[in-house]
Amino acid sequence: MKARAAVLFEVGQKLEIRDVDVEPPRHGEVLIRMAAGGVCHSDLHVMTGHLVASLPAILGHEGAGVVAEVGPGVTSLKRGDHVIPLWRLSCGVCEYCSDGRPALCAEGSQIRMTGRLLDGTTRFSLDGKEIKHFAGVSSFSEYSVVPERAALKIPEDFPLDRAALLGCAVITGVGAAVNAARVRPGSSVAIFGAGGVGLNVIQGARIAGAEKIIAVDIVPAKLAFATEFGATHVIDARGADPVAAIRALTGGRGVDYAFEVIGLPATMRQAYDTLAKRGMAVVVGVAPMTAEVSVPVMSLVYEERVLTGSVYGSSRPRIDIPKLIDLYRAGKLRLDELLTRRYPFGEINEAYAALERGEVARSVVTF
Ligand code: COD
Ligand code: ZN
Repeated sequence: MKARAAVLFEVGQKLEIRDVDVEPPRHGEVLIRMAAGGVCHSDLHVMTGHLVASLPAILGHEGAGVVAEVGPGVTSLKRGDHVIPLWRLSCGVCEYCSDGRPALCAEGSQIRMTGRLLDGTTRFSLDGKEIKHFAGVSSFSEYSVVPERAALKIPEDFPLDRAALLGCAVITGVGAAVNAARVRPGSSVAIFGAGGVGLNVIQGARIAGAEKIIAVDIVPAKLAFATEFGATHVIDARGADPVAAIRALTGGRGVDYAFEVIGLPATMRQAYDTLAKRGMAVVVGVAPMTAEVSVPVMSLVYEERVLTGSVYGSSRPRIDIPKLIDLYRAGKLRLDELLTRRYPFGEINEAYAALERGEVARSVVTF
């Protein structure tokens, strides 16, 4: 079948909307008719070359849709089911899956690095040439094929545009706060980068009961969103040294948890520098392959600070996403406020331009 899809042919180019060929799902795979695709900065990082991906590829790793067809051997899903594709595939039986860390499963990195499904082939092609699957999801396509294990069924009365956000921004951000850092009630938190993912770290910290939530950004509109999502203090890093400002706001002590949600070594170091003794800095953003962060050994040892990272919210999506749905329904998780713009699929490059200009909290393209 044919599907309209946004293809990245080369780094530095814009996405091109093409009619690609989509093969039917093979054994253990499902075909999803995508309803919405989330506009995340990680895809933009691939377009600019900040992150590496196998190209040409159909981008998009955040989405939600309806199962249109199931391949042979599929038992857990049927046509018509509403699903969120999970961008970190997991096998369910390895050491990490068994330990409740599916995002660390080798299958996830295999699909992410090769751009091919598990049998080493792709279901997308254009003029007979293979087109890669980005992160095993490729939500910027009307139709996409994913492994059955990478599709999470959700209730049919849950709005699909907001469901899309759960698949990356929300689980990555909220999970960094509640799973990776395990933010404690009454604690102090600093968040560097109040974008689509950072706002979810903020609301995760709020839900976990943090008392002081300090957001740092360089765009005033993002700081206004941060307040709406639960930040108790905001710092515009263009006008102030955020490290000094956070120390001042905590009486010189520093914060219990700091999160870097931008993807720059300099802000990763800033996050570490704001920590109190025994504080933990969690890096969510990714810098180019060769980038490094150094920290003073003295503070690691004599202050017992921790520097760590978090992928996919260090989550167990099949347990955590249903909980996020419940939190939304209970009025505690802000998804309506997060989804500040919806673009028709054909305007996807404009959606990315608006993200670059810092205009949106999170946007989706709809099909
Ligand atoms: N100081 C403070 N804030 C800054 C600075 C700075 N020097 N530079 C940029 N910012 C702010 C921007 O104004 C913006 O508000 C925010 O940082 C970034 O937000 P968005 O909305 O552009 O980006 P997100 O939230 O969609 O994505 C952030 C990530 C950190 C996840 C992304 O950039 C990234 O590094 N992705 C790679 C990691 C990965 O693959 N994650 C899983 C999939 S998301
Ligand atoms: Zn993302």
